[in-house]
Amino acid sequence: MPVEPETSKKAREILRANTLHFHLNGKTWSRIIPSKEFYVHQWNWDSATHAMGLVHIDEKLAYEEIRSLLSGQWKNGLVAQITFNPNEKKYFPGPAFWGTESFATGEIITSGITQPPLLAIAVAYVYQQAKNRHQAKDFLLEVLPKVEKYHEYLKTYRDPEDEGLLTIIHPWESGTDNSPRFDSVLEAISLDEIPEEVKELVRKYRTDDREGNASERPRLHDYYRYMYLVSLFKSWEWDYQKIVVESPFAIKDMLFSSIWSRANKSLGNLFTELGDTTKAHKYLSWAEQTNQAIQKSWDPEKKQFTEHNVAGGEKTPILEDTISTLLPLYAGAVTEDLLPELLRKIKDSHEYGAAVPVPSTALDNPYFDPKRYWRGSTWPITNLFLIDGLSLYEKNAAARQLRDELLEKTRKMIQKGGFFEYFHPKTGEGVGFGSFSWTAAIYLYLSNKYMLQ
Ligand code: 2M8
Repeated sequence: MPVEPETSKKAREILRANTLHFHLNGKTWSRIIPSKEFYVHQWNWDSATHAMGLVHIDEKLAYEEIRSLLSGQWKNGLVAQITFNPNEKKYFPGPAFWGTESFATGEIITSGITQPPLLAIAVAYVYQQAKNRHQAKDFLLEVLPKVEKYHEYLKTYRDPEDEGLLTIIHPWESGTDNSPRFDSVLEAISLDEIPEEVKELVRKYRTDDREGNASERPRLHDYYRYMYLVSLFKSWEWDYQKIVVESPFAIKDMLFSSIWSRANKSLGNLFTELGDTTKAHKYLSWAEQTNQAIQKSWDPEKKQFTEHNVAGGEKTPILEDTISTLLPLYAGAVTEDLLPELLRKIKDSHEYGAAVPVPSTALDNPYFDPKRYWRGSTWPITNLFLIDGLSLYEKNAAARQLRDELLEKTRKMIQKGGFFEYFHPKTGEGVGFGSFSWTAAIYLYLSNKYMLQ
């Protein structure tokens, strides 16, 4: 048997150490938490990456991770950002702050928002990679109806205009919490209009700035607004028809929509394989609709895909240059004529061509900050999207070469920097919380998918 490389072995150990077991609703669930240092519940898109790594070391654990992620799915189809573990106090905002008890599945309580819909992509990948085909098919047939229900939820409540781009109603839904692309939208929520009790709650209960390094976390006024939005949605009893229209934060997000497109493609392809041409057509046409909408959002002057603030029924362009504008690559929505410009941006040392690429905000963006969370640091998950995105263009030699470079640099970043939450784009220093599950899982995923040792 070949010897397992040291970093892969460590990755496997981290995933094992971060696996918790719970007895809920009469069953034992196993769930991987992102990090024991702070993120002690189950997160939606983190879990999708966990499953994509786990399938290479233990197929059954990959199935369990997805099952657990779906265990708290709401009746309306929402698969939440967080599925809470009982008795965990370290993370704020825990279950007590969401007012979602009446949406719980028995004992399984979740938050009330979602995250980028990586789920279908993970399900398809796990299904394709699993060696025990019989079990893989059973797993697929078990989870597909739930994944479809989630996609119905997203289509109904996040694309009521039926235009292909999805609306996120909270920065946490983007997974890139304090990205500068949200600044102008959040600043329009005046701090004066936020009730004092919401601010008080943040000051009293916030834990991330104590468990982690405050100078690397979102700022106090960000948290006031994050919790103000939660308190509004809670007071509207999580009525999504109302939320999507009335939320003061509503963005047609490029990162979220690009993942949505690729997820529909994955779902469509699965149904093609299962011989259900009607469903295959449905999801493939949703993917196509999104890609066309992405293409229409290209700003020829700024040479950038443009996102829109749609709060209050307005449609205002957001022109911040962040990694979200590169994600159309992951959707396969970049036409041949635009591809060279995106490749140039990723390589340009003034834009995204950092020593340790790819920074979450362009280096020349005035708001670039290499350590403050999603304002400039390099993250394994967004590198995964760019690597898998560039793979769709691998017939183009420059795209293929860039993909290979990013792959090598991402693996080196983790080998050298350790299994941190994220990395300094100029020095490669590991930042945020340590022994981080998605860093471990993404390392395994990339190494196995691209057959690297
Ligand atoms: C971060 O987000 C959470 C809120 O969801 C937080 O800061 O409290 C983000 O990096 C997000 O993308 C990630 O899923 C989560 C857990 O790793 O942490």
